[in-house]
Amino acid sequence: VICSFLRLDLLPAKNGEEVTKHFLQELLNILLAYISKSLNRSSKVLDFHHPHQLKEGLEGFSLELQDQPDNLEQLLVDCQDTLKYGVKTAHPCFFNQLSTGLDIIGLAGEWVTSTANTNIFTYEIAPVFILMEDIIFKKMHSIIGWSEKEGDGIFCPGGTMSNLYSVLLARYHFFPRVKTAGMLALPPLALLTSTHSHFSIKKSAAVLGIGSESVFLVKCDESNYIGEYNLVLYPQGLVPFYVNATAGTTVYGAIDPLNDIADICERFGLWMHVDAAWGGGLLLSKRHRMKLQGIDRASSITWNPHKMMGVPLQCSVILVQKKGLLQECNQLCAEYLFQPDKHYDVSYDTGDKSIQCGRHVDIFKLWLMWKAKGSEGFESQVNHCLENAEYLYYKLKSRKDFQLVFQSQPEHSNVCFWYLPTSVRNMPPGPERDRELHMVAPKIKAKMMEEGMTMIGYQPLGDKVNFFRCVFSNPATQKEDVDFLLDEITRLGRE
Ligand code: ABU
Repeated sequence: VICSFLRLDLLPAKNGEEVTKHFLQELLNILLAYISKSLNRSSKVLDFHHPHQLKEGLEGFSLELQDQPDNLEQLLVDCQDTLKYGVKTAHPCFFNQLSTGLDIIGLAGEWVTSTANTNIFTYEIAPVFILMEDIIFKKMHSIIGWSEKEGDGIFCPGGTMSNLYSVLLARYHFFPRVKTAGMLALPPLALLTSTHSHFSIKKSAAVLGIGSESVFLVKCDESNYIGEYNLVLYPQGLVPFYVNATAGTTVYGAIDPLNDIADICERFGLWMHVDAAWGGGLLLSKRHRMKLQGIDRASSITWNPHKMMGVPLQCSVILVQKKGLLQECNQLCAEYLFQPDKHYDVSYDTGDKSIQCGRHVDIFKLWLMWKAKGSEGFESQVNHCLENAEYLYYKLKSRKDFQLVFQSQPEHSNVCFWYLPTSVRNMPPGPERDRELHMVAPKIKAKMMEEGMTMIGYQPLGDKVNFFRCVFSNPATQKEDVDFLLDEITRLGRE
């Protein structure tokens, strides 16, 4: 019946409740079927098609837009096809990214958020969400170890933006005139970060007019840590003001020695940022939180609940130790939004802390998940993911056809390894073997995507040729999925 209806029959059309209800219920059925399929191990992670195939249209699924409206039935088919040709990131065998899984409470939170369809710049139009942000920030500050007098924060669209905020705030903290006078108020600046840190530190320097060449990469030592003594080496004439320490590097999951870096930052009066986009979740585990010892000494911290905590994308925060700095640095007091003479406490109009105007509400799904799990639920989720990583690590250690990229047990849930086909296994170490080995992971990945039963990422790093990076953040993943991944790599890599 729905095929005879069009968008104009939905609410707010007069007597549109029935059609709206029917349409949304049908959509819910599609979503439920998709979720069940995503969690079914015998179903595919992806049904891969090349871009030109998808553009040309598949089995009636056309991306082209017409002048005439499609009926509701067609829109439901489009929703179904969109999911069908996408990637099931909730699948227990999706190991490709740091953000995986699908939390049903988080999903419900996202639906509620979209239904409320508000903007989180003022208390006036987002009263409940603004207070929830306040509550969550206090919770995160106390988990980090900041006192009640310290701490501020803002939700941002992703870790790169959170890191951008950290550079912006550090620069403003030392050179407040930059806000009004711009680059003329600045000496030539230098930022320090490790070779394994996220590219967003360089991007921030580029975006903020400091220049990516002003970012000095500190070499990591053999355990992939930022080297303590390298940290103070920067060219004469530049003014260092900012050090980024990473708690959970993107590829290796390595955690820099935060206390050592904090000592150096204190000694030289530098801003210490901790990019804990990936590692922040470990703070919720009594077993693993000591790995981030010293994080409380950071001036700012990036933490992405959409990674290890499994909150639906996206959900990222920048936390700032110094209260009021975000507001001072970014506020422009647009009078049409932030009228000072409103009849409520306008300190709750937090939008002027942001560099955005309109902001999506990212808080509710996190708040609802925290309600549903409690901190303990997050803790067991994090522990489960690290247990899976440990399981994979020991499996790989015991196999002759796999080689770990580094021998020590991973600190986070990243496990990096090469698959060694017989031909490579029989070659002596050297450039020729490296050339052969470099081609193995991309070849296996290509076949893996064509068949679609699992997905894992690969990359080269420094002097290491292409290797697989397996990451665990999906609570649905079990040891049997880890076994399946290794079986698949072996099967697809067979010559
Ligand atoms: N922002 C880093 C995300 C990288 C990844 O998911 O692999």
